[in-house]
Amino acid sequence: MQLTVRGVEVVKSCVDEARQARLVEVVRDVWRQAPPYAPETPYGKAMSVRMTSAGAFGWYSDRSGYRYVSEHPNGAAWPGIPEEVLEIWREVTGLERLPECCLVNFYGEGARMGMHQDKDEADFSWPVVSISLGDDGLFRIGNLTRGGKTESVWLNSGDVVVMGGESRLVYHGVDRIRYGSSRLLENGGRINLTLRVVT
Ligand code: MD3
Ligand code: FE
Repeated sequence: MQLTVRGVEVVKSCVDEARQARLVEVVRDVWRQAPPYAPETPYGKAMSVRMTSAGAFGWYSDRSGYRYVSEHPNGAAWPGIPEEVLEIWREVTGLERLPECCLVNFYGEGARMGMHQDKDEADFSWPVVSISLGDDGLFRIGNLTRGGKTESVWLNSGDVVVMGGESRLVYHGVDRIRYGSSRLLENGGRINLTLRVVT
């Protein structure tokens, strides 16, 4: 099933349960090689979402600002983007070009992400793809400038979101998760994989 909210394509139940379980395994492998951390915002506040990355570039934030970096804060190269994740990118975009960053977000109980634009990439003509795993997340979609009316949609485990064209630069965020709503992750929480072409 597919719906479009302000140009953002939401493919409900895109990933079946067997594949979701496989994706959780590959995420655990990424976490072993690149442990999740709570990035610090440029304002000096720790984010409630724990993050890490796979790919040539990882998304990073600290008091110097938001940027892509080639190494985990521990100095190691980021692990490669798992093939299972790249397959979903190919399926939903049909592109030859592959993403260079797979941001792995983990939302524990009470975690949220404020409204923002994804604009640290060089070329906004490439789409952004997001894969939701685990607990439901209330995703809010706004406008090309901050403020104004917004629309919200619950993202459930296995849903895939594609932001391309006009929607690529819309403000968006995650207001809250329904902690414990899914049984995919033993200890609850929500994983979101965000795939982006960076250069
Ligand atoms: C880009 N993550 O990491 S999915 C992010 O669920 C982020 O963890 C959220 O926003 C999450 O930057 C949302 C990715 C997403 C969703 C909608 C978008 C990226 C988008 C709409 C326009 C541009
Ligand atoms: Fe974002």
